[in-house]
Amino acid sequence: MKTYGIKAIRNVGLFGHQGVGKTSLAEALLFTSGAIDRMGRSDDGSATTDFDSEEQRRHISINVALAPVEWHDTKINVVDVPGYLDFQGEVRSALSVVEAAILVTPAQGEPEVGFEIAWDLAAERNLPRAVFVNKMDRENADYANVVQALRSRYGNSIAPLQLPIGSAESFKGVVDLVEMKAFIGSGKSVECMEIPADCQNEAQRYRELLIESAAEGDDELIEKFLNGDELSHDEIVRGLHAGIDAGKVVPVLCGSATKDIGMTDLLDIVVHEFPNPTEIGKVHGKHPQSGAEESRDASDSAPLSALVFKTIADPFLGTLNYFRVMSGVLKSGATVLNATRGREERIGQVYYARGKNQENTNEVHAGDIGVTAKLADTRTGDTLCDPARPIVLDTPDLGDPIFEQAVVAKTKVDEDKMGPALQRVAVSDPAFRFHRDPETGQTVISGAGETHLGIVVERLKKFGANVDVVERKVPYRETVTQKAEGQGRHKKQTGGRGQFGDCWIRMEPNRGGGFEFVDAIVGGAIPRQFIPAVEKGIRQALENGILAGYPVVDFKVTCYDGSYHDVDSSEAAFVMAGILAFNNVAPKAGPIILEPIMNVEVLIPESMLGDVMSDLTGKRGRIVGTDSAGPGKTMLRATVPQAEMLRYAIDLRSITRGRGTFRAEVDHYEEVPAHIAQTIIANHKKEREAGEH
Ligand SMILES: Nc1nc2c(ncn2[C@@H]2O[C@H](COP(=O)(O)OP(=O)(O)O)[C@@H](O)[C@H]2O)c(=O)[nH]1
Ligand SMILES: [Mg+2]
Repeated sequence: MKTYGIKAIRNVGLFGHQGVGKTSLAEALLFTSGAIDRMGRSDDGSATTDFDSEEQRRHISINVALAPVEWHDTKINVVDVPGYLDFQGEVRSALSVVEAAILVTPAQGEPEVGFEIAWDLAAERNLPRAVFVNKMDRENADYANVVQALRSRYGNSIAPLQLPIGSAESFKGVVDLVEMKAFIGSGKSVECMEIPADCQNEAQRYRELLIESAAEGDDELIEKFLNGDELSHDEIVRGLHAGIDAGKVVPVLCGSATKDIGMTDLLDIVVHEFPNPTEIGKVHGKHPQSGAEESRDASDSAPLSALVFKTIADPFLGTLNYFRVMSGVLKSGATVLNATRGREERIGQVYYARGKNQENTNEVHAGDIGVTAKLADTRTGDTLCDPARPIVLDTPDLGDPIFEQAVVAKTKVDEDKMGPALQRVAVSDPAFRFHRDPETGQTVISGAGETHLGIVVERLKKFGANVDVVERKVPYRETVTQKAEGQGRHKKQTGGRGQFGDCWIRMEPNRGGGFEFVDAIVGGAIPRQFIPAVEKGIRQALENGILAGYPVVDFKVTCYDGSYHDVDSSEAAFVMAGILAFNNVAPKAGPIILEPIMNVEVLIPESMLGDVMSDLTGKRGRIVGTDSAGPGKTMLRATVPQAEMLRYAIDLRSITRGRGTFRAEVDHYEEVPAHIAQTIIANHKKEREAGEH
């Protein structure tokens, strides 16, 4: 592939709900442009951009993937972005490396939530957008209906730039409303001709809407338009281009990806109407040390800055880093600074990627996208730059994982491999985290949802770690509610030297004060050197709980009396005495179980507030308040026991059909209601009995 100047590059992402045909569209564009000579299918895993084995097994896209298309001396880097809701991290990283988003939606029905989310994220970034209405060849295709739905949702920025010719089985081409020409036929055998007579009227009508939108992009043009003057072809193109750049005009296009209809005109439009990387303006970031604002010109002559937007760690392919050069040139063999991590990296060979295929190149220029292998310390979200001109590029917030499960290694061998495998998976997947919960002893994995974590488990397997997924345990705790006192006496006579330790303790609540041990021994009832042993015994015993095996917190122990034996007393004997004293006294001190309570913030469409609130109330939640959070959105704040939140990511998605998001973190502990405490105690008993057999 030849090297293109920055103005001859377009970086375009395909976004939208799962199953709308993004991967098929990337395939059709590759085929139409001659980059591939056979069209693969996402249904059987043969599509260029679905090359990961999990993608092929599940028939869904999981990773962003590249499909560079050369068209009329322009290179279009088509980025195929997964639509499944679990992979919103991919959506966010893809948005940071493209100059325009094509939002794909089918001609049947209204755009779904994957479309909405991508739209909102693109709009937040003020990214130029277009809508591609796909599957025009399928039954019930209704272009006008989709346009209407888009207009009622997003207003007059929605501007049809094409009309379909025919519909469902009769669909055969598109009318381009700028050129006022028809493009009929599929693949490369598309003919440009006069608009068929039966489409003329409709085309005229839609063209007027389009011209109005185009005029609004430019002051001079709007004046002309309002005066009733005709806009020339070039003026319309200019106005549209400016409107698209500013996000004020969102052109709507249509076609069929699998029938390969409408592709040539789509490519023409991307080349002529969509912005090139210089039109987005300067590249912004910060100095890694001083934090001062830095910026670079989007040009080859500026110092290098490149954003790594995807890292793939594969046991067979090794580590691959996909990067977008924002400024300067990234050359094979160069030494660059990973400014995010403060490390120098040596670049090996740089490539252009098309799906899993790589093509050598010696340099990747400003505005273009490339791949390199074998970087030691670089991963998604990092900035690579000229060591003499350090910059950390602004990167999108990828959001925090919201769904947790725990994993258990199947065998000892798996256990040894689990740690490194988790590390490897985390390197390539910024939406995935893991940690060991010191309270429950579980290895907790967190991600965007069940599908995401299911894929993580498959990847762990590839790295040699077979694991079972189990529900995350709630880190309950126990405490006491009243004063009690009693003795712990350890006496044993075995053969030679005996063991003797004896202490009296008082136990009382110490809410919020942690565990406290008070030495109130007077007159040497217990020799000085053995008093810490009593404390040690109590500390050991508290780990095993009173009621249900959970650590006991927030209580005070006063050791006020005891006795000893000149020969038989030892540290070990007083540790035992401490344990016995705890086990004797704690049950009398009104023990209760505490549960973690989370502060929860849920962001939802206003209309769903009632449903979300009643669900949370059913989860023993307390509503703290609501705030308006932008047009039509509400932020609901509540406190909810963690035990009820384990599957909230899934519940909220189903209640709000994917439109709600939330954040939750443990805030404090509260007493578990009695009926639930009984269940916890019964479960603990069952587990202990099972463990004894
Ligand atoms: N009839 C028809 N089916 C399509 C079209 N585009 C995609 N499909 C089918 O829709 C399904 C999902 O397509 P895919 O490209 O994987 O969607 P993605 O999830 O958006 O990447 C597959 O079964 C495709 O064959 C189209 O234009 N017409
Ligand atoms: Mg796909």
